[in-house]
Parts: sequence; C-alpha cells; structure tokens
Amino acid sequence: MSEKPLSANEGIKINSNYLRGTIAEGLADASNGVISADDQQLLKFHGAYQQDDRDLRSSRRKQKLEKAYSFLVRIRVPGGVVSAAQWLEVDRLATEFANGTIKLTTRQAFQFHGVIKSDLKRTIAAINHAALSTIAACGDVNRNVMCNPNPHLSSIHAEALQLAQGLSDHLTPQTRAYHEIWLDGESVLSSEPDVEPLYGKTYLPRKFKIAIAVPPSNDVDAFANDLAFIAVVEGDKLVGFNVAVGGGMGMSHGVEGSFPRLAEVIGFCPTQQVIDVAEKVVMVQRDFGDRSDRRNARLKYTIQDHGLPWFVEQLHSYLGYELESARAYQFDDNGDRYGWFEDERGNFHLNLFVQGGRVLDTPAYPLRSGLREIAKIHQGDFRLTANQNLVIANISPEQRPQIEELLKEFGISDSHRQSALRLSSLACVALPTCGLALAEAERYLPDLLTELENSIEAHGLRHDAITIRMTGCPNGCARPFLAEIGFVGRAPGRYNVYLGGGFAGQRLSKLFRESVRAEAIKPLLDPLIADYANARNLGERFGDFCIRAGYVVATQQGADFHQNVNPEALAVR
Ligand code: SRM
Ligand code: SF4
Repeated sequence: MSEKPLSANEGIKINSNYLRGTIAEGLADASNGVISADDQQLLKFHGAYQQDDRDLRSSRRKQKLEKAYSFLVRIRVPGGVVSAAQWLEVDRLATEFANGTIKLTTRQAFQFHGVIKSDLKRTIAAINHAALSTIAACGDVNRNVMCNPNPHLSSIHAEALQLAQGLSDHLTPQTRAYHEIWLDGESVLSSEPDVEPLYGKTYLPRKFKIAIAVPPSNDVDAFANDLAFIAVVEGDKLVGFNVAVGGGMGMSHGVEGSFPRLAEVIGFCPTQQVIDVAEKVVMVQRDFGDRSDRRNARLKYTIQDHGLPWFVEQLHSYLGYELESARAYQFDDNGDRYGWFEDERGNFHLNLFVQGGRVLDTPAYPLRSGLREIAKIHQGDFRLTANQNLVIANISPEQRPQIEELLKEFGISDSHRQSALRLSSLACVALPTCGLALAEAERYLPDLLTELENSIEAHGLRHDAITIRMTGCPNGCARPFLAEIGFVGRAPGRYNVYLGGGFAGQRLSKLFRESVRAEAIKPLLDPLIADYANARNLGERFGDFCIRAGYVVATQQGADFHQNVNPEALAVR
C-alpha cells in the first residue's frame, strides 16, 4: 500500500460519520442554494451533485449574481427495469422538481437536472416512495449494476437480470445516514453504531462499476467496467460467467499515465459464485487501490501498477479458491436492436431510439407526453438500455394495438426512419450542466450527425451501423474510446477525433486528429467514409477498416493508447 499522504477525500470520508457530514445542516440553511465543499463530496454517495447552469455563468457574473446553482439527482436502476407506475412518478417529479426532462444515462439510470436545494430532500424522498433509490448512484462505491435489459431474448436474460439486482443489493452501502437525511429516519443512537461490513469507514478509493453481459450482445460495454461478468450458456442453460476486471474510460488530455483500459478476462465462475467473486474483487480494490492520488485510484490503475497476475493471485487468496479457466464467448456488437420483438411467451417489446437519452417534449417530437400516455395504460414495464434508449417491455398481444395507436398519435417509434449511424450514436450530457465539460456533446452531436448523414447517404451507407460517440471531455461518460468514431471535447468547439474502436466494444480506438474545429469534422471524415464505401471487404466494419487502411494503428491495451499515434494527428487544425 502507498506511503504517500492520503487524498483529501479520504479525510472527508473518515470524518463524515458514515457519509453524514453536515449535509442535513447544509440543506436546512435557507440563506443560499449550496452546500459546503466537503458535503458536496459526500452528497455524491447519496446520488446527487451540486452544479450550476454554465450557460448563465457569464451573464450572472456581469450582473454580480451568484452562479445559478442546482443539483443533479441520479436514480439507480439495476439492470434498467422500472414499472409503468415508477415511470409515471419519475415523469411527474421531472416536472415538479427538475427541468422538465428525464435523462436516460449510459448506465441504465435516470437523471434529473436543475433540482434546487430547497427541493432536494422532497425529490429524493419521493423517489424512494416510488421504490426507487439514489443511494450509491455516485460516490466511491459500487454504482448502478448494468445488465442486458431485453427480456425478449431468453430465460437466461431473466437470470442475468436477477443477478444484477442481487449484486446491487449486496454491494449497497449499509449506512443509515441515507435514511436519516432523506427519509426522516431516526438518528442512530450510540448504542447502535453504524457498520459498513464491506466498505468500512473510508469506502472505496474511487468509483466502482459492474456490468453483466449476455453474448452475443455487448450492449453494456462490459470491457469499460471495473468488473464484468460475461454469461456462458451451454445447451439452454446458464452455467456461469467469465470474469473480466480492470476496465475504465476516463483519462486526461496530454497525460500519458492516464488512459482508457479494457477489462481483461481472468477466468470463469459458476453462477452461484458471482456475488462472492464480486465482493472479493471489491475487497482487493478496497485494500490495494491508491488512496493518495484519485487520478490513479480506479481498479484499472491498481492492476496496471501491480500487474494482472498479482491481482489474480490476490483475488484467489481472498476467495479461498481459484477461478476456473475462461470459457469461449463471442460478442457481435455493443449497440441496441430497435423495433418490435416477440418473446417466447407471445408478449411484445418495443425498443425505441432516444436521441442522447433525453426524454423531453419538442413541438416536433412530443416523446415525453407520448410515453406518459403509454405508461398510464401499459401493463408491462419499461427498460433503460446502456445505449441511452428505452424498451417498452412486456406488452400483451391484446394491448399492442392500443399502444401502437398512442405511438402513432404522438409520432413516436420512427427508428426505421433514422440512419443506422444515428441509431448507433451516444452523447454524454456535457454543457450546460456538467462542470467538467470542455465542449458540447448532447446538444451538438445531433447536428453533426445530420451533416455526416449527407455523406453516409451519398455513399449508400444509410443502413450500415457505425458506432459514433461524443463526449464533452476525456472522462469518457459515453464511452467514446470504444466507438468506431469517437469525438472527445478539447476546448469550446474543438474535438479530438478517435478512430478504430471495435464494433463489439472489444477494442479501444486511437487518436486520429487532435483539436479539430467542429466545422472541420465533416470535411475530415468525408474522404474516409467514401474510402470505406468503395474499398471495404464484405461485411467489414468501419473501425476494422480504419485500421486495415492505415488511418490509425490498432490499440492493443490501455497503456498502448497514446503510442503509435500518427504525428499528423497532432497538428492542430
Ligand atoms: Fe460520468 C463524472 C455524467 C457514465 C466516467 N459523469 C461525471 C459527472 C458526474 C461530472 C462531475 O463529476 O461533475 C457527469 C454529470 C453530468 C451531468 O450534468 O449530468 C457525468 N456519466 C455521466 C452520465 C450521465 C453520462 C450520460 O450522458 O449518460 C452517465 C451516468 C451513468 C450512471 O447512470 O451511473 C455517466 N461516466 C460514465 C461512464 C460510462 C460507463 O460507466 O459505462 C464513464 C466511463 C467509464 C468509467 O467510469 O471509466 C464515466 N464520469 C466519468 C469520469 C471519469 C472517471 C475515471 O475514473 O476515469 C468522471 C469524472 C470523475 O469521476 O472524476 C465522470
Ligand atoms: Fe461531463 Fe466529461 Fe462526462 Fe461528458 S464526459 S458528462 S463532459 S464529465
């Protein structure tokens, strides 16, 4: 373990009395719209972030007003499954307390933006009354557990989903602070001390993420997670999971020691060992993760620093048994499959494209109102996908005509009218709420896609899926380093362009051009799109083509991410 001084956040956690800090006092102070800096760190464990509207910063500065503060609230939804009643409640709260939109995140969660301090407690209480929760949606703990949400596929998916819930429950912090602060729980008496049997007083060195993937779909982007379980099916039976560790996306521009990294498969475990394996992976990271430097504290760096064999040895010693040898598996893609599906019981499921995961009403597309009307009559449930999309699930054959009628009335479900490029796109939130954004993402990608669609159409590629993702900074919230085309914000209106990610999320991309002006992106990509249309091999994916044609060199693993970059990439344009 490190001899270096602990990071400031470690002190905040130790002194927080199991995540209480002075959050309750801060909320009660009606003289301002903020909470203290230390409490802001603790608030993340409760599922909320203090933010300000960056669009308003300069005008408010000129008027000598304080920033327009509000809070982001993230609702954890293991495997992305919510009932129609819960959807209606989320929809109601979006109007009552937030900015009238619902954000479906890249980890199958909901986010509200724009909740003001005086409404924060009521918002979180109402979320809990709807049997949803925000605890551990953020913070140095295990986050929302992802899982393929499409129930139409098989009973294996139902088992995987159940496991996602089990993992989530097992790894949820035990502190009663959450209940006390948000749900008016009784204060804990000294005779009843809080215990965090797994995490202890200092929780984890950094955030921790788990996904369960059910091949051949890698829609959850298993390799971007600290820990991933990849289902192994033999005959019709789920026999267990391959275990992969050490994935993550975030890096800093120009810092070679920071890089995205793919999780690596280290073995196989039967289904009944999954929770134990997850717990022990968390414990190794708890005990050996870097607590002095938060930029080096994710599991990917623990593994990079100590080596994978060391990690596996530690894990086996914590487990008291060894993982079995990894089994064969095959991922075909990391996108969603759109449209109507019928399952083996005769129920229907509709996977809808939601641009940027933002559910809102515009005059041209009243998506939120339409979904509300559907939720009012829907007897099945809703499922959030890791690609920021939505499945209206478990529609009975009798109800399908009614739901189709509503879809028609509100003009929803036009995925067949979108290009495959758009359907394969992801954008993180970025401006105006994200305090870390260097450039636009969610608000800009739709327009860029419209421009690129001209080239795509001209070359007959309308139905060819190419994964394309944009983030406003290199933290990687829309997993841009796993896309065939990735745009990563560098400065206002400027992006680093990455190419060559694997279509199934199995290979990282490589820097193609640095700091490209937004208006220069289309001219930059036009010739590549033309070349791909003309020179690709049968069935060859865009990312694979970019490597074969020599536009970029394949990245082997995280540490190689910054290597072999074509010097031309570094010329600012
Ligand atoms: Fe993220 C921080 C939004 C998925 C890597 N992320 C943030 C914050 C909270 C900004 C902040 O710290 O102040 C963003 C809030 C923006 C806003 O206004 O809403 C934010 N992240 C998001 C979401 C909402 C993006 C989206 O458009 O869907 C996703 C919420 C997921 C969820 O429901 O839990 C989101 N973030 C991800 C992912 C994707 C994933 O997990 O599959 C990643 C890359 C994987 C990884 O963790 O490596 C990701 N977010 C980060 C990082 C870099 C972490 C790192 O260790 O490298 C940060 C910054 C940090 O933690 O310091 C960050
Ligand atoms: Fe914010 Fe950067 Fe994440 Fe986008 S990638 S939401 S800009 S932290």
